[in-house]
Amino acid sequence: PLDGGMLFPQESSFREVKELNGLWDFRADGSPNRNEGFEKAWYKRRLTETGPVIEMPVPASYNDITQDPTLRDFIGWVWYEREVFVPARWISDEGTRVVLRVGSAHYYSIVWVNGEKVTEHEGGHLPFEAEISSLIRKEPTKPCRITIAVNNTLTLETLPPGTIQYMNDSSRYPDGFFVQNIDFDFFNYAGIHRSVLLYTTPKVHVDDISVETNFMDNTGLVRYKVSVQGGFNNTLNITLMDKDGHFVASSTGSSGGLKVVDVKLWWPYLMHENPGYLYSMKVRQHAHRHVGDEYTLPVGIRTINVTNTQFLINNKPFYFHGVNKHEDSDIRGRGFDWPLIVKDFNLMKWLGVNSFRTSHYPYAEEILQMCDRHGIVVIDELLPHISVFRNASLSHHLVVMDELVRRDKNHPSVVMWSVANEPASEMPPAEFYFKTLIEHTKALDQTRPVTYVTIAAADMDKGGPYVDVVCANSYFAWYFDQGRLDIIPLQLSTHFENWYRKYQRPIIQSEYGADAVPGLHMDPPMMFTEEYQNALLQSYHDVFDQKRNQYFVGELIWNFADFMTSQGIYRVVGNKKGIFTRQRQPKAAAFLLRKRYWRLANETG
Ligand code: BDP
Repeated sequence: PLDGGMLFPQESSFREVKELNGLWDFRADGSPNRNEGFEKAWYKRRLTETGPVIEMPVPASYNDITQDPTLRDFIGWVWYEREVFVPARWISDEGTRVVLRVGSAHYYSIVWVNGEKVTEHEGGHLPFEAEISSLIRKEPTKPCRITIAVNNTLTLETLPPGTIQYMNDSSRYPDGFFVQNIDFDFFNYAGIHRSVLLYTTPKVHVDDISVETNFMDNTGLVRYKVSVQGGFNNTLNITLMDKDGHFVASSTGSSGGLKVVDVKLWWPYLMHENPGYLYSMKVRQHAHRHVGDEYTLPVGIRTINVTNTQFLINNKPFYFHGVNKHEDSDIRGRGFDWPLIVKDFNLMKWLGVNSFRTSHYPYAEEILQMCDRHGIVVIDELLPHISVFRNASLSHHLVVMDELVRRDKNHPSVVMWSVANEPASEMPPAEFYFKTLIEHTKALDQTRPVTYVTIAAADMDKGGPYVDVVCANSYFAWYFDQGRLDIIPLQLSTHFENWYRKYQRPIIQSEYGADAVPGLHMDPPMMFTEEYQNALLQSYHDVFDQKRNQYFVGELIWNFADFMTSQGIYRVVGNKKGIFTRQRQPKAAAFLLRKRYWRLANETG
């Protein structure tokens, strides 16, 4: 188990937040062994004193910021640094705890404050933090120097895995030439992708909160658990308020239940006129009758259940009509960007989307918070393709799953965990691997179904017995039977029937689609034209409509928008299966899908 919680930093009368976004000093370590930064201990002095630096925005991937192809494709350590003034009151008040938090950095990070190492973290899409209170009190009048080294190298030990291949033929490759091979279909963007923050809490502080919700008839129930760190003999007061701030229920103690009379349930978008209803749970910690800390958690009251043929939210059948996304855009790469996020939500609403999957990694918490408020349903996915099922990768995978559940457990929008996308689940070791991983996840969270997304056929897939919902990807008439749209009705129905017959589980089409280069037209349709993308979608939809009243519970298009990949003969400046371009302009398929999703919204409620 992990130690401690990972509550989203929040301001209150007892907590302050200071964003460290903006320009940082930056240097990529291009030395022959890529290790000069450690050999010369760059963290000990200012980065500007150990060599040239450039300005780098945070948050952003560094890859597309400059005109330098070496930096775009850089593999190895890059160094970020900035100085920050810590408010004097944070330093003088010994009762204040100061924490440095990185929302995410890809892939391996080491953090120093004033030359002292404070933490390191593995994995690209989840937050990490370090308490730095005593460190900053050592030199109270000096600005505090924060150095972060980030390494994007993927190896057989990382998740996702990758390999480094050295080209030793000196007649063809210069000295030290190597390539990074990866198995997933998106660009390996790197850098500090989400906000870096300093935040404070009181020394005795609310460290973690977990809620589970339920209801019967008109009465809702919120069961909670709170953990406090940094001291003893505290009293906890819990107050639940409705959306307008009116008192609903209260309780005391570190665990308990809150009864909500005339409950307003959290409903998905398009299923109810008030989607995304959120209560606020205020957690107050007192010692000696003084309020010591306060944290307010948004709480949506809803239930999730799965039968043999249905996915139920609040006991009503839910049909996913949605998208798969990426955190991806021009210039910023995978960097967090509010205008992009709000634009994407507006596009999803224009389309009539009620759900999406966080293909193929955890997205920023701010995105999930928006989903909570807007009633957009999320399948929370952890990892892309994996084909190595070694014990070491399994234990690492379990830890990352712990981190994901710890971060996202309280979001009503998250309705299912996906532990991986398209693993090599036809290989015999996959059975033990996914059995263990899924059981582990269920032990962490008893309230949500668990799955992984498969590309295998029902009779080949070794993890099939363990998933609650079958999430099946397929690319009929694209990767197979190329150009032959006429095979879709037969092959897709057979595929579904085989899955259902074998496991009697509800099925979601978790990916399907075709590349379309915007502006390319041909009739009769040919691959890569907008007409072909439309025709392929239409053929899939015909089959979905036949199965919809049986066991088929959702469709997620691949992909919401075009996105960047590594270079290769299959990709024309990235993957073009978006129904929007990478700049978020519609292709013909966006209009087709919009018509369909609004019709589905009316039919499925
Ligand atoms: C699927 C993968 C996805 C790819 C997609 C494609 O899950 O990441 O981008 O295929 O090839 O296999 O377009």
